[in-house]
Amino acid sequence: MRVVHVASEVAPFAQSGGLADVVSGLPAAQAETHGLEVGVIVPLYRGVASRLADAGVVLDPGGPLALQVGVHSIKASLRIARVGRVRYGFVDCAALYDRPGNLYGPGGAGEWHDNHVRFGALGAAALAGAPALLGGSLDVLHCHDWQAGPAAIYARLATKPPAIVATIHNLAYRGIFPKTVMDELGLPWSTFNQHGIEFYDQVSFLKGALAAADAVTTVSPSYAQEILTPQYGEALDGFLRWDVKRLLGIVNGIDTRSWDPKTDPALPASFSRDDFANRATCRSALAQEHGLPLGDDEPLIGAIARMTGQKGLDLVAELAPELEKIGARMVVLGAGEHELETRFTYLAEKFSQHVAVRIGFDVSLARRIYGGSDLFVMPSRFEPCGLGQLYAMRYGSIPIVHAVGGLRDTVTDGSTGIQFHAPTVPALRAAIVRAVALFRDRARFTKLRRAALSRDSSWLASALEYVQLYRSLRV
Ligand code: NHF
Repeated sequence: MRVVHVASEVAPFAQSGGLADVVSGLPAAQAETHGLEVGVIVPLYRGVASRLADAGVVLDPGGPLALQVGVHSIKASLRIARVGRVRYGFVDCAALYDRPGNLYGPGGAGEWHDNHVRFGALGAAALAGAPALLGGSLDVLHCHDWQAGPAAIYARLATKPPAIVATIHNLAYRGIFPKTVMDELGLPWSTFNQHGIEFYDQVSFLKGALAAADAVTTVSPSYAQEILTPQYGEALDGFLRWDVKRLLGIVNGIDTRSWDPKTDPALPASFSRDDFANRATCRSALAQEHGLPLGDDEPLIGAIARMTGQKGLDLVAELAPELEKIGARMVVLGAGEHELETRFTYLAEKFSQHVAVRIGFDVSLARRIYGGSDLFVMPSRFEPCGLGQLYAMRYGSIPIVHAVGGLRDTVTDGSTGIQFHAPTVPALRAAIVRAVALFRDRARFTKLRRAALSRDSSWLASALEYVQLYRSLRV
């Protein structure tokens, strides 16, 4: 079976969030353990080629792509790399992707004015390049998030389309553009209606993809239910209820080879679920690195997240002044909204003995936080799956999570972590107080830690679920 994943990010070459981890981990598991022919098609952004070279990955020429994307004639080419058993097709088009800033805009939350063309071209390139990448016609086109929407929409127009799967990693990002892009990108007006790409008289690339797909998945069973309600449905719940016939939630896995405390070079000491005495070294090194004095009965709490309303770090900020009273210390890593970044920087200055903050995206520090913290807090208001809690458990840090979406599905209260039931300061405070008491009960906490370290978060089971879905779609 030949499968191509289309996405705007893939770790570790082009990453702004968890999507990139999934787009590298899932295809690898499908190719390695299920024997599929798997490709991944992503843009060749600025810096990707040198990151590939640093990783020792060879980038071969894969032939020119003359793309007609609506009114735009675009000259691009495919560059092919092999990563393990997966073939990567990077779409090389300097005019669209070789730019400064981040993947989606010049910086901060700003977006490029031509993102519809950038991701329209990605879709056209994916369809044109897939056969060359995999050496034959496609059986399954798997599109991730709104940026891969045009791929699904264009594929649906083909005389013999492959099976199309669309995965929602976060419904809050719907890829909305003015309806002028219909003609500009050559999208068929027949789809501009409430059952198709139209969204309040505009265009939603994500909605277009969901309408074009044979099956829609999202990244946890609970989120698959939640998005059918007005509370979490981002004004698409009605459409999801009525127009999407096959919707299922498959929980994300993580790459347990790269994320292994036994071999992780980012950690100052290695440990495993069978022997985690060395974890104490990681803990004191983390506290020291951040200038936090740390007593034996004070847990070190980690928090790593994009600083956006979704992730609920504002609730964590509210509690920072109380940490001394609660008897815990905290390390926060993240970047995002300016207001939240400033607030955390202020808190770290004012409560420097209890709160340390690093603004940024730093995978190596993230690994040290997972491996050195005792508790890991995720108060997300909604969470499609969440990967932080999976990394935390894998590294023996006990997650404290708002029981929503994938957090609810992956953390078992009292066994591998702690759940709380409202994204509010009192509920979070109560959960942290409960966790601190647990931490001081050595025997119980060790049992919890062992259970967290033993949880199987690998891609094995979930990759199989996707493969079964593909099989069920093949004609
Ligand atoms: O895990 C990858 C990630 C999810 O919950 C996460 C999110 C974005 O919000 O599927 O995508």
